Amino acid sequence: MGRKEQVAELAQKLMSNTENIRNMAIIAHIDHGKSTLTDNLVATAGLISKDLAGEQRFMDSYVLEQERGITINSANVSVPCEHEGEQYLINIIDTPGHVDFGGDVIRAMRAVDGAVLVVDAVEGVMPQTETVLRQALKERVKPVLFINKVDRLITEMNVTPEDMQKRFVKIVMDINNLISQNAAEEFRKDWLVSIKDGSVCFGSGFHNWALSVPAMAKFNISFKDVTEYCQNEKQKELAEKIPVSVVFLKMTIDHLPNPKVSQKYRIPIIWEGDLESEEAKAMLTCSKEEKNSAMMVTDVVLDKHAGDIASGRMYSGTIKKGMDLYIAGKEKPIKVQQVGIYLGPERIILDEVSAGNIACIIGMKEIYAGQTISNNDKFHAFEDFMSDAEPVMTVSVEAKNSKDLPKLIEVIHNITKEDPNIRAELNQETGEHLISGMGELHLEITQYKIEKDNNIPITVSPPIVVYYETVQKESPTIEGKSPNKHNKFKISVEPFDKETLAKIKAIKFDGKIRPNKDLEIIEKLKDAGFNRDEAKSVWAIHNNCVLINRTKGIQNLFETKELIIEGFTDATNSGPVAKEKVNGLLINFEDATLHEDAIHRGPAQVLPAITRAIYACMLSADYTLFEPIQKLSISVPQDYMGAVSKVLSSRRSQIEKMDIEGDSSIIVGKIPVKSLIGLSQTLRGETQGRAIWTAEYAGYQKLPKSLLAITVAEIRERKGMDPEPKPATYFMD
Ligand SMILES: Nc1nc2c(ncn2[C@@H]2O[C@H](COP(=O)(O)OP(=O)(O)OP(=O)(O)O)[C@@H](O)[C@H]2O)c(=O)[nH]1
Ligand SMILES: [Mg+2]
Repeated sequence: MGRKEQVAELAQKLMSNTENIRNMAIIAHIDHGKSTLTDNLVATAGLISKDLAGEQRFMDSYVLEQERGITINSANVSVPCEHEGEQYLINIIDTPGHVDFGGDVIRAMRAVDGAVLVVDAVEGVMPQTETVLRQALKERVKPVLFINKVDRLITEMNVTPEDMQKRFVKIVMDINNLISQNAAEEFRKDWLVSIKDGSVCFGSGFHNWALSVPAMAKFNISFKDVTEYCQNEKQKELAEKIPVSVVFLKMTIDHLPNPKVSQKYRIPIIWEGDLESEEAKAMLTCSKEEKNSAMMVTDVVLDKHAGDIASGRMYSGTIKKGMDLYIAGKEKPIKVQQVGIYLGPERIILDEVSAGNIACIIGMKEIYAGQTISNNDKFHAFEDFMSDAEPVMTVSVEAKNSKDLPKLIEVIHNITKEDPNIRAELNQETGEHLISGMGELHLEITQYKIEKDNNIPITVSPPIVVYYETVQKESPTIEGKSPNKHNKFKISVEPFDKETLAKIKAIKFDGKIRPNKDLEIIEKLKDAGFNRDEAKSVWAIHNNCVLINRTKGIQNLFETKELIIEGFTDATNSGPVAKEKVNGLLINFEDATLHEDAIHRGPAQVLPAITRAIYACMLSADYTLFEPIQKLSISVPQDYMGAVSKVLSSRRSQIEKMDIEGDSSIIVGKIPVKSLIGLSQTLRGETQGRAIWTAEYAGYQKLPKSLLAITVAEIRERKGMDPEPKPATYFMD
């Protein structure tokens, strides 16, 4: 039997012993050594040779990852291990550190129970360290700390043991501050990490050794000894004495919860169904009973031969080949073709996969990250987790050769399936694809996937920003007439106040509301401030715009309802100001006159009447644009502080906080996404590459009035329209 088969057999056996499973993500600021550390742990299981580990970067298997030396995609690996005479199954997700791939970190959090926060001993706590730790705590994922690259402190920087300890204490304090600020109340104390109890270890993922206070006693080795080994170029021997895998395993097995423990406090947060139900109990206890199988998909990979492969966290049950499973929200079940686990780039097929593990299911057609799979067609879906990672930077992409268009459409569809942080939209008028991602690097990589992985030559526009249109006051009631003048619709629009809008967003619903079926949505509308009758009269929600029917006793209205909703959807997809999406409006449908003959009130009559009325209303109600903004956090040596402030103030940032930490300054603020374009390069130039920054989605904000006209003109011209929007009267005829 080959090594891989042995691992498979062992993993299959260990999978059902829930107490001895640990699911963890390796998280850190970029380049702090996550993949190198993971490689070395994988080497322990013999999946790659020990000599190659750390250099081959097994976890970074994609060509671009190898070429650029960064992680782009999260990778899972299941490692069977032995620890103090017992066998464990460790499921590890190596996450990317670059800010553009923050969505991957958020998704990984849903699959794990614990996180190993890696901090580079030389650089210390960096902006992205804080971001990923916050993301873990938000999902109730318990952290432990691995202080990495300690070898560099000794061999390159000649730091004395005393100074080294001071550094470690400082890192631990910084991390604990973050934990006590961001963890849920009940964990604020228990989850603090401590050098003494072994929830912190320090070592070298690269040279394969690590140490913690409990390990010092066990291996009878002191900190001074470690320093001597390093100074005398004996790190190989050190690695045999205190192997990173042993120390790492002890820390994670002792301090991270097993799935049974963590699901008890996590299920109530990530699943809003009835906690008294049978399926809830199965998840709360991590039951392996086949009839209550539930999995949340956190990653999708397309395989040329096997089709869509969904991987994610199994919260309950056991899934086998041949079972019929439902994707929540879909009516027809799908037959499971195969099940398995991942070993980095390789997939291993197993007989079955069970609760408490990270597993993959093969054969689910058209599946997306974030979806719920279960064997119950009424299963309540898991909470959505992507709202903190909205793609905000966009490029337009066109095939150089028109014959490639069908292939381009397919490739883009597949890319969005594999990477849920990429959104794509085809502009029917111009034939160009708008592809939105998290940042410039993210878009560059997507471009590479299209051009190099799939051989489609494309032209790509410079990055553009996606705005949304809205209004600032209530409009008058305006009558929209159909082209044949036989149908009239009276409509008015008004903006939601901030609070109501937040509640509408929280409903997370988009589409038509079925009066007798979507009772839950109707309830939520009541919570958002609609009275009972109003809530029941809401016909549809789209882009956080609400269409409400306020008419009474109109003949044939029911037959026209679908078309009115369609007109509303069209108008809110492409507004009158600059053909951007419309967001956050209440659209009152107040009255209508309809032709009695259905032939005279078809789509060609009703659709333009509705969109034109909505457009005229918006243009008479003090319209404006909202722009996406990001929270920005920059760490820079103090000498460059002035230069950075200057760059930021020239780019419309609001600085919220400036702290001094040792020799560096930390600047936290908000910046429009528009100003992020090219920021990387400018900062690098102004600080000789010394500024380290991270940006995170922070919602939308009103564009300053002084920039409205010029921005509108810019977007309109890009889209081939006159610079100025039409007046309201244009849509009133
Ligand atoms: N000296 C030293 N170098 C290390 C150590 N760990 C990692 N490195 C080096 O640091 C660089 C980054 O390592 P990676 O493992 O790719 O870092 P990462 O955190 O996975 O990076 P991203 O996934 O892109 O965020 C590589 O050049 C490694 O060889 C260590 O313990 N000591
Ligand atoms: Mg990596």
